Amino acid sequence: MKKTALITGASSGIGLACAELLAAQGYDLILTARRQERLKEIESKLTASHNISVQTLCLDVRDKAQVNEILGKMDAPHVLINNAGLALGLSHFYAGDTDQWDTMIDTNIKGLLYVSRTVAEKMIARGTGHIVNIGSIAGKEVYENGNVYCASKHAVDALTRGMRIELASKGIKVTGIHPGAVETEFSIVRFSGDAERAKKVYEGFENLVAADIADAVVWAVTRPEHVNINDIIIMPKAQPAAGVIHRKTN
Ligand code: NDP
Ligand code: 8X3
Repeated sequence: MKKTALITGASSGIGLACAELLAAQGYDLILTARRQERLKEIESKLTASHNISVQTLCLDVRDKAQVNEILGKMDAPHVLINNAGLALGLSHFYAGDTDQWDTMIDTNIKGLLYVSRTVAEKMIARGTGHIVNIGSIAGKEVYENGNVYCASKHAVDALTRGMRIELASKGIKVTGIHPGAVETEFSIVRFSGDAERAKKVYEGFENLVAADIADAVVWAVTRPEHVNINDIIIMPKAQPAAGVIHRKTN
């Protein structure tokens, strides 16, 4: 049977890599993000290279009314990948920018909840489905200056575990995938567009790439129906813990 995957934050990084690998597996895709022009380019590329259908939706996960309106009209996807998220800034909490806190909490926690609430209702009606939440090593551990981002990803971890308990009896699987440092647009966003500073985050060690995470997502969603992959933590070899990276110096 043809399966459909809905991916939030599919315009770059891990979400885009998930779209590419799931397309190769023959999944029909519903790709969402705010940057619609990027999604349209991805749609053209994927439909040209794979025999799948791709629907793109301009969606800000923070906008509860928009989420309800747009996703509320759709059939249940077989797979939901809650990937949209971001970190903003790196500073001690007592010097933190409260607008950045609001954006992280609204996107990483509340956005994930709004999307999951709407989609889960449809999956429950169908009696099957799989929700994959992209958490972070920052949701398992904390590091200095990570405070609110870490808290938001700890919330994702708690919600993942809670969803699993509440959805098992409805036939729905729930998986948490928690990456360490992956070179995407993540650090460019974190440092407000400062690409030079972002580049330095990945210097001197071999970071993960988005396809490493998408590979785990595809593996998790293609296990037999009776198997649920609860939790995966994926780290670069050189990053043994959150905030600890062994860099080679010349
Ligand atoms: P990117 O910045 O490359 O991608 C983030 C994606 O999220 C974009 O597609 C962006 O799309 C989307 N997004 C951000 N805000 C919103 C919003 N309000 N509504 C809808 N979409 C939104 O970073 P990554 O691919 O690295 O990040 C993906 C996920 O992985 C995040 O949840 C991040 O926390 C997590 N993660 C990343 C790690 C890393 O080291 N890179 C490590 C661990 C976890 P658009 O701007 O078009 O809306
Ligand atoms: C991103 C992982 O360790 O760079 O979620 O904050 S980290």
